[in-house]
Amino acid sequence: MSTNGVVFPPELVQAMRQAGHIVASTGAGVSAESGVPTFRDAQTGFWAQFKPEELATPEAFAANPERVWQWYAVRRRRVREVQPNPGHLALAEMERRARRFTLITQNVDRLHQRAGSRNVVELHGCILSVRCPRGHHVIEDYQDAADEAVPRCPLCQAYLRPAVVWFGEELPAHALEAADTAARQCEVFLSIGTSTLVYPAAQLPFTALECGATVVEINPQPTPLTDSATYTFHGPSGVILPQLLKAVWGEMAAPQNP
Ligand code: BV8
Repeated sequence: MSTNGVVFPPELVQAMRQAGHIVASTGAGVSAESGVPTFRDAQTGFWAQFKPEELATPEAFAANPERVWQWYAVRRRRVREVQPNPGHLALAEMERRARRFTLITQNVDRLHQRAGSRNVVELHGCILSVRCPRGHHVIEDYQDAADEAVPRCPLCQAYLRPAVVWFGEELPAHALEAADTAARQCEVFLSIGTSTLVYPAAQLPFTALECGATVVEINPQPTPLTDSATYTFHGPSGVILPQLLKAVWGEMAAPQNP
């Protein structure tokens, strides 16, 4: 089925209309069209000399808390300046149209929630929150003061840290379990805007395939999933997702879960 651009196979349209449970799993590429750099994008300015995967580690924070704290402060400011894009909005609408819809994200920017998605599984935490490393204290929606020193926990004086999962850290058990269960149960699994390189998130589409789901990849570039996916659409999610939404549910389809 064509909607002024992408041609969606009728079998895919049918599978999504009939699905009891659809899962969408997103990576940094979904936020790229909002202006949030992906981990693959070259960093700019002062940060160009660092690799994200080297800064997003407990070791980097222990070695230079001010530098890592500043990197997150710059990213928090950026995330608050941008808006959800049509890809985020289409996923929020799919949640309203599908019988059951689970959105799993590796992203820490909360743009899915700002777009209206409600059932969101955040595998890697949220950049807008900070916490005591010993669990004494959490500040949701942290407001950075200009050029502040790294704040300390009021109870134990340890440096507060971003409430994200760093490389080498375990994912929240409840989030990983919910994501794995959804991948095993769903009829359709959409893998969107992810390089499919970071584990254990990267395992999810393969788990869905093993359990018989129709797996759809949306990404301008090939990834380790591309050869295994049932369908691959090479293009930006902000363009493809609204067209997929329209092809499956149209403009006038009555919501299935009001
Ligand atoms: C863990 C929060 C275990 C922080 C992040 C060797 C093999 C397998 C695994 C490992 C290994 N060595 C080490 C590991 C484990 C490691 C890992 O997977 N490393 C990789 C690099 C090999 N994983 C971990 O450490 C995880 N923890 O395994 O713990 C453990 C067990 C017991 C005890 C202790 C530990 C933790 C991983 C989480 C790290 N935190 N984020 C922060 O944000 O600062 S990861 C971070 O990077 C993101 O959250 C995201 O997950 C990842 C980047 O990946 P993507 O989202 O895919 O983004 P990326 O930039 O890579 O790609 C963007 C894609 O978008 C591209 O494909 C591009 O083509 C596409 N795109 C661009 N524009 C668009 C688009 N798509 C659509 N539309 C567009 N417009």
